[in-house]
Amino acid sequence: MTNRNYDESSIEILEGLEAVRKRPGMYIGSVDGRGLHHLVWEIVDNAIDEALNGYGNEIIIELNKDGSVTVTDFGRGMPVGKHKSGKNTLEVIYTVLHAGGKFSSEGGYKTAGGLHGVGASVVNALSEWVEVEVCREKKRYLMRFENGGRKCSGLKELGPTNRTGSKVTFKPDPKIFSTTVFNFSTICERAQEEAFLLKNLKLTVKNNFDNEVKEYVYAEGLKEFMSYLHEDKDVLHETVAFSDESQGIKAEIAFQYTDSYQENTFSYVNLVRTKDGGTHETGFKTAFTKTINDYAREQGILKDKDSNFEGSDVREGLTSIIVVTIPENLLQFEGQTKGKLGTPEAKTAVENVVATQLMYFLHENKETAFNLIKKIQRASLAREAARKAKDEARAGKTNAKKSKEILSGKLANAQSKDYKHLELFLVEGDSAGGSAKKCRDSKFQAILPLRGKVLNTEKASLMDVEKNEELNTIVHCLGAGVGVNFDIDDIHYDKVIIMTDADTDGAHIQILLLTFFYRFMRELIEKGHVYIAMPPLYRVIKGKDMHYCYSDAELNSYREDGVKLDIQRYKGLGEMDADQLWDTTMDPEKRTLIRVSIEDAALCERKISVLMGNNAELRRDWIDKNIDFTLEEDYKVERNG
Ligand code: 28G
Repeated sequence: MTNRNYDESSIEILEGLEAVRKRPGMYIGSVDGRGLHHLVWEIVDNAIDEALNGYGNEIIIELNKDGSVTVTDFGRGMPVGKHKSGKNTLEVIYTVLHAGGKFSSEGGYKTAGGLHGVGASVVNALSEWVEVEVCREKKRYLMRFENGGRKCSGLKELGPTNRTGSKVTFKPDPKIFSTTVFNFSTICERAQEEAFLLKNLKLTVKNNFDNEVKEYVYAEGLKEFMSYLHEDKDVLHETVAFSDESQGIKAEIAFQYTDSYQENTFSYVNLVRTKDGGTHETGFKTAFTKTINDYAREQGILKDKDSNFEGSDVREGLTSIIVVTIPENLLQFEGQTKGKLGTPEAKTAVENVVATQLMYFLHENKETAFNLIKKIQRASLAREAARKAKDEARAGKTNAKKSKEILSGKLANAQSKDYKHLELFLVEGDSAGGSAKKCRDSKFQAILPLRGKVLNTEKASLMDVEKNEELNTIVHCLGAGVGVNFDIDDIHYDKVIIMTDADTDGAHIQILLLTFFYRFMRELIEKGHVYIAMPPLYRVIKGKDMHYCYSDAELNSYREDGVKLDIQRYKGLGEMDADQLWDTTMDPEKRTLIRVSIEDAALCERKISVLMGNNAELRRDWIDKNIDFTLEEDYKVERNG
């Protein structure tokens, strides 16, 4: 290295950065909004690592008016002295692939867990410019890079300072990214999540467009995370939280039961969400069920003749947060999106921690323990009853004839029986339902009009659902059962399309239906069968042309200077005649459908619970503020379904 001349190694570095620019997807996943935000996480991760090593407890993220982002930490400041290559260390961190950021050599834990830990040089490669300011040893330094990581000059000394830390500003390159607009709330959500996971670390997010500032700092960590998730739910006890270490793996656990039927698990490995679970989740579940059963037997609640509670009984209404920290050399991720932990040691480690600490808690809190076990007992009885009902249904006691009866006069069925291509429209109101029945392609499109409001199923039991006419009709239409009996393989439709007016009431119906599907047929959403139809907002006549606009933005882009538009605003589906409805909203060749996906269960879960919970005011506020935003931001729009 040392006898190689400077130009040679510079060329190598530029080739490295060029490789990143040629195949950005390999390093940051994609060049859309998601990839764009990875740049922020990358830099923030480095700042967090420094804080985790014990240097600094505040990080500031700023979205600047010029489209750049600034991250500031109060750590030691990146090293600026000579690296063994002869360049200064800061330059090496920002220009050499895989050279910076992750300082596991200090024996610490990597935050990014190898998921997006690609290094600051990747951010540099994909930026129009980057400025790194370092304060250390009483001096302030600056280095600037332009055009995908080319340094503008050497490290500059800017004068004296008393503080220490690093400040990085970067502007993503619009030649690389399909969008370079950062989303303040996306960044806030991630910052808040990290603040929940890292007690006493303060994360500040500033939007310098309108000076909005959000600060996240939690002294109680997971307990506050739980309160946030359960903000609008009725909980059965105080959050239980404990942490311990086993086999060099740290596990931090929090759990709380609500009065709902929903089970929710949030797990993290080295600060990265593992949405597909893995060994740590398995360890938690195994030990949790076993400990509850052991305790129930020990206390004589379960008798010799009784069989054990099942995991699903034990977890009904349970929200748990499982956070593990694993040394880098043991990290192992699985699955296509690397969202699943594979490390076998994590299972036993979490089992050990949960078995010890949970048993300890149960003994120390007998009253709570007994109440929870009573609830588990009820869940177990209900499960057995449901199983019996299912067996009877299998034996043909609830049959096609009964379904037919329930559906008669309501459902306009499709002629084809080729389920893989059938569509079911759930339509708000009888009049729109009537138009839809008239204009549909009856070969493969079925119409079920919904009368009035749908039952709020946030807290409904399976029995409530079966007693509710509207929902029961939907269940029989889909033909795949409901709740524990739901079997996705039996569904009669490929697409279930919710078609409502584009107003607040319509939005509310959408949310109620989504809540129902989320709670009682979750796989229907997970497997991508649920869609929302997008009726147009305007019919616009410009000269001889007629055009439908689906948003205000589209309407504005259709305007032309000096040309008068004749604009008709559609308030509801009912204002369109059958032909218009077909043309704009139902024709597979022309329509726009939103496919509902559960991208972030934490968020979705909370949104649904705010929407559907007890607090009507929160709900109204939320609908007014968020419904448009939600549809565009959270659901992936797919043209032509
Ligand atoms: C503001 C946005 C992003 C960072 C540090 C601090 C050090 C460091 C960063 O070292 C790896 C380890 C030692 C050579 C370490 C400072 C030790 C002593 C650091 C950041 C390689 C780099 N003094 N702060 N990197 N060294 N903050 N914030 O990136 O051997 S990165």
